[in-house]
Amino acid sequence: MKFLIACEEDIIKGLTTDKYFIWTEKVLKAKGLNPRVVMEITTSDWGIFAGLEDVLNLLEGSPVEVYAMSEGSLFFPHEPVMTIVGRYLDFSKFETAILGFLCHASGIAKQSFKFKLACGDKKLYSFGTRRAHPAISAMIERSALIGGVDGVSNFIAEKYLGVESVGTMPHALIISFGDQISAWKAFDEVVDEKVPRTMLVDTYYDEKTEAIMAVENLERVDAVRLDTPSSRKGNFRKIIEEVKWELEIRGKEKVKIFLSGGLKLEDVIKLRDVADAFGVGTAISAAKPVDFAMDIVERDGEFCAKRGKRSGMKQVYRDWKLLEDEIRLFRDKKPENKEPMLKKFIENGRVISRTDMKSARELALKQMELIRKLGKEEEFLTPE
Ligand code: PCP
Repeated sequence: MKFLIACEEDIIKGLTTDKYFIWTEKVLKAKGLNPRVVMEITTSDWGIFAGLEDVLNLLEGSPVEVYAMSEGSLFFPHEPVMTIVGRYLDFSKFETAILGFLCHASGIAKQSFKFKLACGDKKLYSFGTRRAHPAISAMIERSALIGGVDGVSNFIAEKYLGVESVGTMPHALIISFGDQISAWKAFDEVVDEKVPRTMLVDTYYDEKTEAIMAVENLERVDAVRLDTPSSRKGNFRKIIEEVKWELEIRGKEKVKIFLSGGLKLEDVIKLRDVADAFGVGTAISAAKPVDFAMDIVERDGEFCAKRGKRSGMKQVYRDWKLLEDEIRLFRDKKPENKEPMLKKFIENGRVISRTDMKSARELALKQMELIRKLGKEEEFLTPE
């Protein structure tokens, strides 16, 4: 094994579990206990649900029923996003992996959602797989796309997600040529015409100087990328305004402004009116995971729950006009004009429904539009 990663087989065998589940399995087996349970996955925060596809692949073939929200669903505090029904020992060893899939993917999807909500009609790209383990690059890009980014930089997305990856140019290209103009010209000559000519303008000189150099030496400049290092940022907004001024007075007002480098949500909010696109790395790829927990809420047909949790199998009903939810017991009557958010995905080990990245993303974006329409942006743009 060259890299320290658990392989698919390890995960499917339940080896990526916490040790206490191994003790639990041993104890329950020794005492002949294997209750039929309803377990639900909840958190005390809102988020965008992602990672379901991996959980379905993990639980496929186990004699359980799985109900879940569709990927891309906006969920609110204390709502079950997934419910598993079955004999406890048939899935107890998977709790760690199930939560890991969901917490990580949903954390990235939520963060992308917040950034895209903040961007408005400006473009947002995921640039951050370099800050995470390469084994999970496709998961990061998939979750970012579900959350609403307009494009992703990691090339592996083309193999596993069926989307074309995007990118500009690294400082290494400029430095390899020794000067910016030769590097920009070579890029323009060699790279496919359909790729936007986004020239990196912060390598050696001031952004304004390099932006002028770019538009004066190249026929085609679609955008300039300011990846200004934090040691030089000063008042970033003023730098951008200066660049825009110099471009405008040269008749190059159509050249777009692409920002990147350590951007946080607050930066996007502050700079969205002077920028056209944002490349966000660490803030998305290393987003805080959603802290989902998985708890027993029914045992052998009886209500039960630990302190802090509500017992009973539940359904979440959405009022799509107000983007508000109501939680009821699963067995209770469905309220009028509301959509049940939890759907059945696994029936006795058989996957009966799947979600795909495209529809998950469409669902997330539909909710984002609704948030805007209802004027609720502020509720969702809290700094992490
Ligand atoms: C990378 C790229 C983006 C950065 C990462 C996004 O910068 O240019 O701006 O990630 P962040 O939001 O976490 O900063 P560098 O690693 O400086 O690479 P390069 O000079 O090759 O562009």
